Amino acid sequence: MERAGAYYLKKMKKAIFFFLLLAATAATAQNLQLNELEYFERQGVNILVFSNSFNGGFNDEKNSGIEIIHHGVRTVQGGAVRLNNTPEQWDLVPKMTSRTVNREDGTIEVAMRYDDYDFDSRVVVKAKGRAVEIAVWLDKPVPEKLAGEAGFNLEFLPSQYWLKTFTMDGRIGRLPRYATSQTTTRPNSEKPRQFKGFKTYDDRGTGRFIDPLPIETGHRLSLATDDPSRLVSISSDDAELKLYDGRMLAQNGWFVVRSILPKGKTGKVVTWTVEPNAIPGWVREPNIGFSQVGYIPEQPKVAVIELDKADAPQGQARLMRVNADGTATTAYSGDVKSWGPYYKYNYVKFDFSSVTQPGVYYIQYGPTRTNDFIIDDHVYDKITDATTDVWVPIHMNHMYVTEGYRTWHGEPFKEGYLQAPESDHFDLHRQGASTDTKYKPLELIPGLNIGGFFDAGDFDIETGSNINVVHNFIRTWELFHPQRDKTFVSQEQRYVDLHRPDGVPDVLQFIEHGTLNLVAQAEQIGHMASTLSNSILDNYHHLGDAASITDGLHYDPSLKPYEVSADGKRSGTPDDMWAFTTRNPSLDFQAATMFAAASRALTGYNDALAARALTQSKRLMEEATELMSRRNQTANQRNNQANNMATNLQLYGATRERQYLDNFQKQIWTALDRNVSNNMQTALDAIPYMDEAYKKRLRPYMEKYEDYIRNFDTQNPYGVPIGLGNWAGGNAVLSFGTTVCFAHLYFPDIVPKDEVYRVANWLYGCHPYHNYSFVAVVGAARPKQVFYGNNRADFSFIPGNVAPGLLFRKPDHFENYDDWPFLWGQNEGTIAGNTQYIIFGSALKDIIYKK
Ligand SMILES: [Ca+2]
Ligand SMILES: [Ca+2]
Ligand SMILES: [Ca+2]
Repeated sequence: MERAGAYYLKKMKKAIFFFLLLAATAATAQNLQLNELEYFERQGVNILVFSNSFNGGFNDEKNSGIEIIHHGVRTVQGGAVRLNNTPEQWDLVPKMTSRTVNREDGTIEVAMRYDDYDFDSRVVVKAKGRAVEIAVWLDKPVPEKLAGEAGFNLEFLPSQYWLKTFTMDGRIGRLPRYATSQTTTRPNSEKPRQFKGFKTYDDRGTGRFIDPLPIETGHRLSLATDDPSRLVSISSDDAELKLYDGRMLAQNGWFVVRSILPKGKTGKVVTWTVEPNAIPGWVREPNIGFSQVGYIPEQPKVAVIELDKADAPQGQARLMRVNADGTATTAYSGDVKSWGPYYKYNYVKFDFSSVTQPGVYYIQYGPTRTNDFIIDDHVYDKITDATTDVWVPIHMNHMYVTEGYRTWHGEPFKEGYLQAPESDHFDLHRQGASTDTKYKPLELIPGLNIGGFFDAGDFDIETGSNINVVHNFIRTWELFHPQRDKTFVSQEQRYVDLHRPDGVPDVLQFIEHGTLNLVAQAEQIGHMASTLSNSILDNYHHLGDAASITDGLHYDPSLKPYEVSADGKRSGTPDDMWAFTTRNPSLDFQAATMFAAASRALTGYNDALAARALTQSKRLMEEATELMSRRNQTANQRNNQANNMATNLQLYGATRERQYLDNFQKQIWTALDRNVSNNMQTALDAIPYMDEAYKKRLRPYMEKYEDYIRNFDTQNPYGVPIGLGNWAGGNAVLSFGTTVCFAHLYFPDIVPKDEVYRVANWLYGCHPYHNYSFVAVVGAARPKQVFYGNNRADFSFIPGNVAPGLLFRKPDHFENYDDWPFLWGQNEGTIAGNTQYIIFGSALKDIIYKK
């Protein structure tokens, strides 16, 4: 009965998909339609109109406006009225004031506004056959100040368009691989204002800014005439089209097509017809998700196959074993099972868990075959090595870092840090009116240029993140005792050499390095700085050697810019970094907790630093407690304090004072009653300090947590929490994975071992969009190739980095570019996230190798 039913079901599915396939073939000949999700669609082409607006935290994130997803890849974005030929990240972006979908007319209309210039405009997009008409409307003429500057722009992804041919009014050209087109300079007074009045450029005293000149101009433009999957034609009768290379000003710039809005006119002022080509009969290639690191023999092995909705699933797939002589034989052949639709694609699964023989394999699914991967007991051996041996030491600030023949960076910020003056700053930083220190604005705060870790793809020391980093290393040290020593660290020489053992476990040296900066903050400032960061925006987007961000000379305002004093120690260039010192007692409290733990970890290795950390811990804890009770607490702060179970636990771990454990006990059960998944990690962290009764009381919550884990199997095909935020959910996945590992360690009868592979699979390749490992990792057959590290301008990576992963673009698109590193929300790794990965990887290895 069961069999007959399954057979019938399979037949039905085949029939349905055959029908879908026919429908899809017909659709390719169809026109663009405004679909239910409010974008224009035909098979192979999605045109989104402000499904994503310019509202991210970091201005122009190259993720907004009119966007085109062309044969599965988001290759066009930024369609909007803009004020620059080639807008940079920190140029002004329009605020979307309304978005109207008019189904009767088949139009989407967006109103946008520049508050800085009291300038409003509207864009109306309408399907016309296989093209869309994009029209810009003005109710009032362009403001005088923006005449000749405001225009309609559309941006094309360089990595998908470079080296492709184009035509403009019949003239042929090729889009350049590297930025080499023409520029001019103009007086700074003509430059539209940038973010909060900051400047992204250093004019070297010329008073002029660089303005790119067009590569081509005309009325009929076809881009990628040699590539049907990327071919887009744009024409305009009423406006001149100009083609620019945005990389002339910024490495993360895109190719820009632009028409200047006419002066003094109202009504429909610019009209474009844009036709993205659709390849007849195109169906997206299946994306076969599997672990690029491979599998250990006993673990579940399930490939998740992502299919175009117009694709008919194969009935079966095969696991092929690669033999020593280079031939391949079928190791297993089995049914492909349907999971169903998730956002824009359809998902099926192929389970080959029954194959346990060590070897080299690949998956054959219809005509699609994967790259090979390994099944073996040792595939996870090296998953954290690149992160601990390479990524982390490269992010050590205030040190010269070298590896073999290569210098990663010289010693940065030798001139130290100045007291930040009041500033509503970039990178979400802020300095209040009072410095809360004994220093005057722009006075040197001595002793801060020591220790600490670069935040991420940028070079600031985020104090909160650095506190987390030290905590993460202490946890790693205390839980797993890693003796690994691959790095030479000399604080005396301010020198780090990769792959040179020096007799000291690296994790201890990382704890020391993080503590050195944080203790210096507490000692010199009196409390914790929120951040040590760039003073000028032009330094913030630095790509290159960290040591060359500043000139290494003390800023002396009595000298002229670029002038150096006779003794060679001071300069008139205001490039020194700033310390943002507005006092935040809860940050001090976090630091105090960390200092207590660091003091214990460092005792016996660096006793002097351990003693300094303990002194600051006691002082800050006392002062912070008093400040917090004295200050009028906001609801948020009260909430934070009520929620400080984790802090109490850390305090107990650090001091072994019973009161903290009692405080923790008072709160944990209510917290678990309120929300099991959010509080389980903290509950698990307490187990080493607790008795059997605690564990027993935790059991029913753990049963609920296991339900929570399994529930992900019905939420999405990948069985992990998938984030839909403007920064991909890598950290949430990692912390889920870490909690699952500890849940299994303490409650193996409730949370079986099979669960711990969920996050590993996701990280190492079993996820949407592509099947590359998100970790630039030793051991994976196909790790991602590009990351948003500080070497991103080289389209490269720093080994061991963990990408945030799948960035969701509304309404239904997941993406992770592997040819374009510059979108931080999908490709940046952070110091806190990557040290969390070390805990996850260590826990996973601990489980796997525990016999
Ligand atoms: Ca930062
Ligand atoms: Ca070492
Ligand atoms: Ca300087």
